[in-house]
Amino acid sequence: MSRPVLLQALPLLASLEKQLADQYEVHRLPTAGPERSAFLAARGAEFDGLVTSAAGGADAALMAALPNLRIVSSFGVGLDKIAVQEAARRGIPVGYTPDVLNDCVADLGFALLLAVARRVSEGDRYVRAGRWAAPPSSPATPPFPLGRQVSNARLGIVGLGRIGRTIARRASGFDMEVRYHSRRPVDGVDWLHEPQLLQLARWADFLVVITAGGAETRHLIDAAVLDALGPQGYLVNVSRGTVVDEAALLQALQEKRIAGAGLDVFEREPHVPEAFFGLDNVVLVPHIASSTVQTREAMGRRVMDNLRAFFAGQPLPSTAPAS
Ligand code: NAP
Ligand code: 8YV
Repeated sequence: MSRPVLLQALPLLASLEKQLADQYEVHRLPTAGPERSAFLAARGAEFDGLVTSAAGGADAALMAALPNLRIVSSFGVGLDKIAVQEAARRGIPVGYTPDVLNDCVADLGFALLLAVARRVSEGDRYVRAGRWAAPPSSPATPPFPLGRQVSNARLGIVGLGRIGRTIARRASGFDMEVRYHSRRPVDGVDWLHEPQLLQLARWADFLVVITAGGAETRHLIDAAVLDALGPQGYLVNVSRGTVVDEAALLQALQEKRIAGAGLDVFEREPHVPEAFFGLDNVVLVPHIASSTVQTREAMGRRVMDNLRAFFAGQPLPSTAPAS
């Protein structure tokens, strides 16, 4: 029997690529430009399935070029780059990888929070530059500045979904008081729901952003929210770069209108405005919240499980909501 034919939209984890190639007929989508358009025009009708990622996505134009598409399986939980409504309109299920990455994304949220509050990256630069060992009287070596205590501080979480709740649980180990903002209160949790984001920002010492991305949350964290967080407050973003007004954040950091920020995600990845690079009050990492061997392997398994279930005529273990 012939194997289902899959289109792979972008490079994926090596072990996942191997499993895909073992079980399906897999073709790679050319990266961009005329070669890609010509490929889709000539061969778009051949594909039963599309394998992509949260970063690569699948927009309506790509789906339109695949008239016989029956399933999308995405490596990642974010749906902001996937035309889920268009898929639903065509009756195409979208598989994704929720839950298996909650722990690692929550861990990185805390890593960034601790790093910026306790000046970990700044301290690392200080030691590597030989400034710790330099003579204390030298103007090049002012004493290393004090950090901000994390234990017992107030943690505001923006978006108390699967990952937000995992972050909130981490906070109990630091004896932090937790409150959250989302459009609706979450049933069955003890943390206080704050319907006004500005109120949460005013109250919080640390504001961790972990909402969904997309048009509805674009620039939810704007200059007003940053000013409510204030000069003693820290922002951590592990959701999507689009949720934070990056220009407003940069200005707030430069003017010290907030104390600091820890950022995993950016508005125009992989491009990060160079003006961030000279600031000591920000910790920058390249969208690595789910990047551990264990979590990426688990995400790969879920991609395979979703495909396997679909081609066996069964419900997907993880079907993305259509809106
Ligand atoms: P989830 O369970 O669907 O949670 C999303 C949360 O966002 C919900 O609490 C939702 O609550 C809230 N939300 C949505 N729109 C909002 C709005 N306009 N204002 C306030 N809150 C809003 O998703 P998850 O699995 O926790 O993942 C969350 C996001 O994290 C993903 O969508 C993805 O973009 C990001 N992520 C990033 C990485 C990384 O590598 N940095 C890794 C994984 C995931 P309401 O609907 O009640 O508002
Ligand atoms: C990954 C993510 O970086 O799951 C998401 O939404 O942002 C991250 O886990 C992404 O899936 C890789 O494409």
